[in-house]
Amino acid sequence: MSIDWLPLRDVIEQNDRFLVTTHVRPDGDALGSEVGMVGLLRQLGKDVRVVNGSVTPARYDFLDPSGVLFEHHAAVADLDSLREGRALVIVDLSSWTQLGDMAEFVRRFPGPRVVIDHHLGNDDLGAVLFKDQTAEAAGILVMDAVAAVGGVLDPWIATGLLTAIAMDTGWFRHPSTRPRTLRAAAQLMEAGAAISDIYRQIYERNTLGRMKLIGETLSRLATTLSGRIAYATVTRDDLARAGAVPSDSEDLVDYTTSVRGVELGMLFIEQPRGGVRVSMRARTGLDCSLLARSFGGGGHHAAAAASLPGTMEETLDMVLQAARTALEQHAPREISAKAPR
Ligand SMILES: [Mn+2]
Repeated sequence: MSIDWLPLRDVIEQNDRFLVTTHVRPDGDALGSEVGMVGLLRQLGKDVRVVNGSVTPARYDFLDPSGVLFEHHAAVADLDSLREGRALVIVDLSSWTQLGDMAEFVRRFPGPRVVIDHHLGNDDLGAVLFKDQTAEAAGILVMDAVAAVGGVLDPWIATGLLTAIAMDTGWFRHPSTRPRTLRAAAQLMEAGAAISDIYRQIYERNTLGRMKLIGETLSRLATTLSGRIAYATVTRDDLARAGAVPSDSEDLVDYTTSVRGVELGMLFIEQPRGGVRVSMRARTGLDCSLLARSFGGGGHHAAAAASLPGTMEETLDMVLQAARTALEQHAPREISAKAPR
């Protein structure tokens, strides 16, 4: 990592009050990175609020034991006044669309802003960028920032950052995992992060609704292009029938690539406010962020997403067609023990 953190140190020195935010449908990396930044800023005596464009999924409530840290913008009575006299820290995103309902707030934010991120693509958010697209998680960048700015990894920060890194690497399974990832995890454990507790909090407190949704989704898993593409759909009716909530579909897409021979897995999720979100996972070197970007989305080589305005049927047709074309042009790279990233 070769990020120059001096400009971040300057922003921190020059401001006493901060607002931290992240992307809509926040995941473990988004929320864990926020915890890391909040912990760092509070150590330095700063006043910090966290306001997000989405409510926090229940599986992450262990990151916010008091239940008052992660605020949903719609529930913040003094949102307008939060623009005054603060600096803005945006973690784990580099695109306006990923800010969701917070985009307008950010556009009209008068103070200094910084972005700490690892996504491909670069919308101009008018921010000082601390960015490394090769990083396995935003959390590992925040960990670097904590050290660079003179913070200390306390147990809460370490819990947030280990959550961030574990979730974005699929618990150290994705090819983005490298020796330094495990060294970072070890350091975070030494600082007080209880890795087994974190896993249990996230994966062993499922609701019955989520489990039924997983079953429903898997029962409709299909393949196309001679088994090179696997996909499944989640409709609003499915959610209602299973007794699940929208955030219960987080990381369901990972099941699609667990089928032998699949190079591209996709999950199509009908959105509460209309339209369909497509999550993609690529194997064998295919860059699915290009496919996502052709539909206005983005992400990483191996994990990306896009939101489309049409019906489920239209979206399936259009995206599957584009995916087949993309894969037909892609010669799969042999998976070897030393596959470079
Ligand atoms: Mn991330």
